[in-house]
Amino acid sequence: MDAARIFDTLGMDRAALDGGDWPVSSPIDGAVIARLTLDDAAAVDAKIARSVEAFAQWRRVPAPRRGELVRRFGGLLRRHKATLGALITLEAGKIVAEGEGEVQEMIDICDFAVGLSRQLYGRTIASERPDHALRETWHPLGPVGVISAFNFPMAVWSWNAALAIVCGNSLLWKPSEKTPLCAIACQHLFEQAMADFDEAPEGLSQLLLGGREVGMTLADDVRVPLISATGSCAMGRQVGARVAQRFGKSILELGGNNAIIVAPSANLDLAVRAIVFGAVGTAGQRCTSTRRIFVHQSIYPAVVERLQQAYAALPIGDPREPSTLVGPLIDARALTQMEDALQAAREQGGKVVGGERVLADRWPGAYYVQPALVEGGGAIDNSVEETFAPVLYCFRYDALDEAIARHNAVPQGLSSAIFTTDVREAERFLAATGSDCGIANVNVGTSGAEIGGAFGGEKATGGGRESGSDAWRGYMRRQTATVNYSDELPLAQGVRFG
Ligand code: UN1
Repeated sequence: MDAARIFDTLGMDRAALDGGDWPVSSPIDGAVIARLTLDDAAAVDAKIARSVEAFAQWRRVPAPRRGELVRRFGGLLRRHKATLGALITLEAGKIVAEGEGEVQEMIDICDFAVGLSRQLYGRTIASERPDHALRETWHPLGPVGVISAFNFPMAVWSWNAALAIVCGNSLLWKPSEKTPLCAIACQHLFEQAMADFDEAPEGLSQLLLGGREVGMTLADDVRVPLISATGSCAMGRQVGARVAQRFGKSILELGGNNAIIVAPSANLDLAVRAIVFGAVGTAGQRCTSTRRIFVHQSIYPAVVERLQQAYAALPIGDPREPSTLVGPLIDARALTQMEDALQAAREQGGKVVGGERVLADRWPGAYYVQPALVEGGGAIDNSVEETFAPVLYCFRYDALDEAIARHNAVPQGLSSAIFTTDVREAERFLAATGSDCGIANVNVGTSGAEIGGAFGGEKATGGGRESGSDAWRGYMRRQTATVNYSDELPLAQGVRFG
């Protein structure tokens, strides 16, 4: 399906695809699929002001009613799952199964948020003073700025949006300039959900289309109390510092450098499948992609041989074909970064299998690659950087403690996994002295997390948590209230004053 057909199917005006000077291209073949108009500084300022007004109304709507709006939005996502998936495929290059899987994550978080809208629980706390009540209430926060990346062009926004909306906030979304059509489609469906929902104020959710400067404007604006940003560590370092400068809150979901440890007792069928999905799924462009493996030396040759066989048989090509497993990289820059990483590995004595550009004759303007395996040499030196491409560094280990130490010896701390059938090894990996990541799995790969858990990581990954569990608290302000229902004024800590 082309962009015009997708817009038609979603009930959108296809004229919106043309008229601007910002070209949007598909990574499938490099063709320009839209020309959009971006927001200038005045438009951004006006949208932030409107968001403040929308928030003032929305926070008064009871949370279960706010949940009802998210329920309606989730219904539209269900109805249009295949079309939205096709748009993700067209604009981000994901294979069909992963495009639709991304929409399923959105549906799941909507369901979660609807339930949550009746469970924004605070605590009551025992007061030390007689006839006093002490409690904690969670209140809406304000306009929430969401900055998202190309690789999950819809779902990352939805994790933030579904929670932020039931928490009583308004939304400002600055999507990646590489995937604005996905954002426009989501915005359209959200507005449809709002259309016959009287309590929803105009401007409750707004899009800010633009480049880096728009994100930085959001980061600097004191009217936006929370910025949730997903992207590179370099981006997060800037956004986080600027938000902190004005005492705003931020949720940072930055780079990963995720590894899998394969222990001697592992079920190798499971391990190899998980490694391949983690390393080459989404062409290695997930923040949870598997970038390193540590394999016990007793099984290292067998595992690497099986990986090489699996890699040699990977169907690479048009992501719209149902048989394709590896689609294109997002753009030429991604290819250059992959080539640079592989060149650095070779210079350090590493052995590289794969990594070549493929299908360039058929699509000179698109960037498909044979996923790469890197073995040996000084590969460890350059594997500390996240390269957003299908490059897997393979290491061997002798002792589990050593593997865990090397596993943790990178700046990032997002996702991690161990494959083992030995409960002692599994527990050591999950212990306080084990993996230092926000996500640690046993016999489950590094990518493809469910929405029910809190999602995010430590260290240079930014420390933020999105999605399930109690991540919603990041989207609200906590108020501690002490109520005195006595006729005395006892002071805390037994202080006497006058
Ligand atoms: C991302 O790449 O930014 O766990 C998010 C996963 C997906 C989310 C990835 N549920 O791989």
